Amino acid sequence: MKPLNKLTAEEAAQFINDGETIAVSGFTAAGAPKAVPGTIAARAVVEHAAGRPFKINLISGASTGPSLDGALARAKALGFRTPYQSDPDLRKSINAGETQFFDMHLSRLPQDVRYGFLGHLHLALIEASEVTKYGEIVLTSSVGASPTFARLADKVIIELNRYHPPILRGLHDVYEPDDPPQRSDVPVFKPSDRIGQPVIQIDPARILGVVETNLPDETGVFADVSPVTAQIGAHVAEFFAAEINRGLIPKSFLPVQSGVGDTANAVLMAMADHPEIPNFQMYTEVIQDAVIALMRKERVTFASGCSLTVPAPTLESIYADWEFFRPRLLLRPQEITNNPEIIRRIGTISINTAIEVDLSGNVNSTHVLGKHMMNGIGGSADFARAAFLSMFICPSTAKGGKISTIVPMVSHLDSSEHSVCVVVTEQGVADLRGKSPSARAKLIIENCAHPDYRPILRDYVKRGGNGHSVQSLGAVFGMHLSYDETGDMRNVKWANLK
Ligand code: 0RQ
Repeated sequence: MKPLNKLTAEEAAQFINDGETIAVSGFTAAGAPKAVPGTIAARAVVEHAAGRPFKINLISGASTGPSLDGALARAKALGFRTPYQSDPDLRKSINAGETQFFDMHLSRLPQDVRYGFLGHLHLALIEASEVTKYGEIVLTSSVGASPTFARLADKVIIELNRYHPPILRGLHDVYEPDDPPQRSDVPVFKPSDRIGQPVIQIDPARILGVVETNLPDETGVFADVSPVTAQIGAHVAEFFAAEINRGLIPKSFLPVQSGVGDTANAVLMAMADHPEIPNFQMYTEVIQDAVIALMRKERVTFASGCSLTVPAPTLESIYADWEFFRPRLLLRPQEITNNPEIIRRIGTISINTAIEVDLSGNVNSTHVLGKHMMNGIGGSADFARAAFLSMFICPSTAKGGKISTIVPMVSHLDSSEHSVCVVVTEQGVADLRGKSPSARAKLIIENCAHPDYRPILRDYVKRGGNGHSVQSLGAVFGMHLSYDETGDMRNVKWANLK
């Protein structure tokens, strides 16, 4: 068996041509390649200066870091992007129409690639902590869709990142379901079940070469808990404690999924502080800071996820305490972490963040004022639709109170009222289970809307008249239009609208 070819990042970039589809490892900034993308961006700049086109199509597990999405967007090198992003420069490029972005459920990405729905993969660029001449690849801080990318792309380039120690072998559970009509059950019955292999195995002849690096993940640090996020957390924890006391959630609790961001972090902290919530496990997508902090306190006893999205000092502390963390952590491909079959079977409680929620309980997770892409739907709807109980959380206002996150009708729909059980803001909790549209509207206004907006929303409902829904078609976007025209949703004048 021949040793694998060594490449510089610049040499690796020469294998990538205009119009090709490149698939990269990583899920969030965790495990995304960090050396080769910059050289692709530099190449794009040179090509553009010479008057030649150079844009690639980029597929990843989820978002990536600034040296990947950011660098390529700034170099105007991204023609197409899927399935998720969170980089400010890429966001600008998408909202300017320069990059075509396809927002999709993250659980579907690997199978959609296998089914050919996203076209042909020319190259997979995979970050590894180990690669052998036999074609065994040990991943780093995430799994994402790398097993599918590495297996299906014409060629593979490895970024061998020495920052991650060799102890990582055994952390990952690499498993790809068969495609229909052969697919059988995916045999995960509890978060800690292992069903696959610790490595991705490919034909080493398909590996073009190995680029050596020593670079930490580009994961940011979360903001401290604010009064608003603390209040949301307190309401969520109280709600779950009451559900246990009513016998609606088992006393042993159920596995938890929590979304990304500061609010999700604050909620986990509040749940762990509540004396009536028992120690719990996570069956989640992104394992972020709070999970690690709660593991140290033995409040979270196990976490199955797709990525370890934690700042570098936290990751280093995990590696330093590997004997403690190794039996408590497991990383899987996104089509398994986010698999609706498993989420429904094990009774996952899902907690995700909304941009806006409407009076029926529909949720917009992606588009600001109906037009501007924020990040993408991510895994939120994979979990919300299949969960034992799905909750959406958000502050009741944005932009200093000028925007209400509770609106008559969402300006873009990601999770429908049929997938949303409970809505929580810092104002309180609206339990929508088993409620008619008019009862839902009342609960959402009185329990979740900011006091400044309650009279405005009550007036809106009064206009609705008869019908099953409370909506008034000529006025549904009145608050959004008011923000567009006056910079404040509170200036809406319902009487001026039909
Ligand atoms: O903007 O940063 O300019 O101040 O949106 O809002 O309140 O800080 O909340 O960081 O938790 O993000 C839904 C975007 C929330 C995220 C979303 C503005 C607000 C602020 C951020 P600034 P917050 P968070 C699994 C789960 C979809 C994917 C998902 C998300 C910024 O949670 O992308 O759930 N979710 N994945 O001011 C105008 C509104 C607004 C608004 C908020 N109504 N109008 N601006 N903002 N509401 C993980 C994965 O899938 C990987």
